[in-house]
Amino acid sequence: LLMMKPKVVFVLGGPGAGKGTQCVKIVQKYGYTHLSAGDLLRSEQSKEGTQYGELIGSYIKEGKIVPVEITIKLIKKAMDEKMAQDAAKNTFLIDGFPRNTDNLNGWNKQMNDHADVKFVLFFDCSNEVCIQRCLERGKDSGRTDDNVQSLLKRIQTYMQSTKPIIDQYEKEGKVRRVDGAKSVDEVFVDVQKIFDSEN
Ligand code: UP5
Ligand code: MG
Repeated sequence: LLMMKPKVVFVLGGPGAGKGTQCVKIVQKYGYTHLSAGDLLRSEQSKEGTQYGELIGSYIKEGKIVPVEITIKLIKKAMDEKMAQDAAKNTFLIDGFPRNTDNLNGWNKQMNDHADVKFVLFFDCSNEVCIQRCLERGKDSGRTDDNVQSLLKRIQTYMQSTKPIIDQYEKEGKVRRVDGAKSVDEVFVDVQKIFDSEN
């Protein structure tokens, strides 16, 4: 059985930059499948009898990046399940990954032969706006990391570990940058320009 190699867009940006919000809109208009690495980890964490539950929970609360073996296993499983349902569903938004060198190396080692990364969609947003949005959401999100203490750690991890990955992709000409500080609809106007010219 010959399967089309899946096409992947990585979606990156600071905590609260709007990755998830915009991915929902991209799915509606362009029919991609949205896989949020953070959502996959949170759902794995809440499963009964998983060996990784505690580890994932503590990493997320501390704003630290979970070892790539765990994350890739979840991403790959979700991709395989989707394509098994419908082989034509082979375009994916991978949201919130890769976040550090460990993530990038793990992807290159395990996934380079199995998926094509088309580009990196980067939501550029100041730390202040990011923190404010997550604190606001924290009033009812139930997320263990939407509090000031965790947010400062998430921002630090983003600056130290994730930004350099975006910079590296930028040098390869793979980054499509969007100003993430504008309103949701304004941001999506810019996002559509990118997807319309890529497709
Ligand atoms: N909002 C969105 N867009 C707005 C706009 N333009 N104007 C005004 N408000 C806007 O948005 C956040 C909030 O802002 C919402 O209330 C929204 O309504 C509003 P959202 O779209 O959810 O932003 P997003 O960028 O998705 O923020 P999120 O908090 O999900 O980003 P993170 O990257 O911090 O979280 P993620 O879930 O990806 O990861 C969480 C943790 O999981 C990480 O810290 C890490 O510990 C772990 N993780 C890994 O270890 N490995 C991975 O590969 C992935 C995650
Ligand atoms: Mg998100």
